[in-house]
Amino acid sequence: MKILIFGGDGFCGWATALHLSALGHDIVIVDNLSRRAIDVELGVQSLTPIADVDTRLKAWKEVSGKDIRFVQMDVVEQYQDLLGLITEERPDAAVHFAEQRAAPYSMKSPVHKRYTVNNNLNATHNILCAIVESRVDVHLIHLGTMGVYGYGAFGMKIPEGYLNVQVLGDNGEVHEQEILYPVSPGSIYHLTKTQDQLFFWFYAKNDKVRITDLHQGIVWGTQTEQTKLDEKLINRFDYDGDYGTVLNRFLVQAAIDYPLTVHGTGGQTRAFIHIQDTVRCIQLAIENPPASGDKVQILNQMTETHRIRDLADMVSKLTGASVDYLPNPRNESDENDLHVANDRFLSLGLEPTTLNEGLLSEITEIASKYADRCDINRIKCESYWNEERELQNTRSLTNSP
Ligand code: NAD
Ligand code: USQ
Repeated sequence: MKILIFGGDGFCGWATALHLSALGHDIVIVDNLSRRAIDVELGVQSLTPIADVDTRLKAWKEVSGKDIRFVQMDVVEQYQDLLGLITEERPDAAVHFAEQRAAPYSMKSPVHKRYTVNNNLNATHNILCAIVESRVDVHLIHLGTMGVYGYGAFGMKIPEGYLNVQVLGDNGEVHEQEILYPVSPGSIYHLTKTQDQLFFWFYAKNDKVRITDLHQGIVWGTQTEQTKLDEKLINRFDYDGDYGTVLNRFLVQAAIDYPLTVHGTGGQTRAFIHIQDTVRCIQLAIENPPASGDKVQILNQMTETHRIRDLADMVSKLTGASVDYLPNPRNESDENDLHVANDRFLSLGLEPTTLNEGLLSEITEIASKYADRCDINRIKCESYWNEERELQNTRSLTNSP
């Protein structure tokens, strides 16, 4: 198949582009390199030494013999170019990663909130609008988030996107309805993903666009079979207070003897998936498209759930790291249970990589190996969800000995 990868220079996108290219698909990466620009804005760099795009693509050609093309394009600002690209390339599928994906970054300031809303909503809408205008029958696969559901449930497993409800009619009669699972976003970033869902709902209904929305958990790990083949192909690893996700942060903190930064009681339960499973899920989604006219196909892309303090204990046992319980900069529940249905991917043949198998190699092969590239001043989370959270943090600093 010919496949466009929007956001293909990012953490999930790069690994996906290589995986799909290795399978023999014709890949075009489309990216505006905004993620690299945000590194410069924040004064931080990936823990792993990522090569520039040209070097990456040349290295891939050398190790695999395969070409991946790169188009530098902002899908928000360059609608006509986007339309031209889809019309000329006539892709069978497009994978959409091209959004600002960090919750703390989205909550840093009004500028960051507005950028995240503008970028994410317009990226998604432009891609959908251009697919319809081009008249090309593209299967669009979008990377959504578990966070659209919030992280609680009503004593049930969170289903894959939809909920069957009964509505009482005016005369007391009962109507069965299938609705999108009620959303409960916890940050401006997560809010944009809940809004994306409505764009998909509308375009699937109105224009019969074939859409798969993958509600993904927190991705951990760094390397995949392909990114390991040459150091020039190495994948990004974020550890800073804005972009670093929790488990990857704990791994690097352990490697540099920094107490693990658990927010609050660490009672938050979240869903996780290894990057190797991410790329495999996207392959499975591409191979199993919905039909034209179907409702949006929604799959939960996660393999296990863990409480944050249990993750900290696990990393501490493996490395001897100490654990610090900090005032939570986020406005989120201190404790929650989380049960998630992921039957669709398992039935399609996904064989999950578990934390037990992967953690140790991640510590030795990545976190410890590149620990000297870590800037200790960039570890603290300094994005507060509201004034109350900021005050709590300042008070705790003033009271600390
Ligand atoms: P990333 O920031 O590493 O990659 C996103 C890429 O999109 C970057 O290369 C960026 O330059 C590009 N991009 C952003 N806006 C663009 C625009 N307007 N035009 C063109 N390119 C643009 O993020 P990631 O971790 O790879 O996440 C990819 C997707 O997966 C995101 O949509 C995110 O919401 C979702 N997701 C990520 C995780 C995770 O743990 N990393 C978990 C669940 C869902
Ligand atoms: N946390 C800590 N200590 C830290 C960092 C985070 O305790 O040093 C806690 C947070 O307070 C939160 C949890 O860990 O309760 C997860 O935080 P995270 O930064 O690892 O993940 P999150 O902000 O939810 O976002 C990440 C990705 C996002 C994706 C989402 C999937 O950045 O793109 O959508 O995971 S999910 O969480 O399932 O919604």
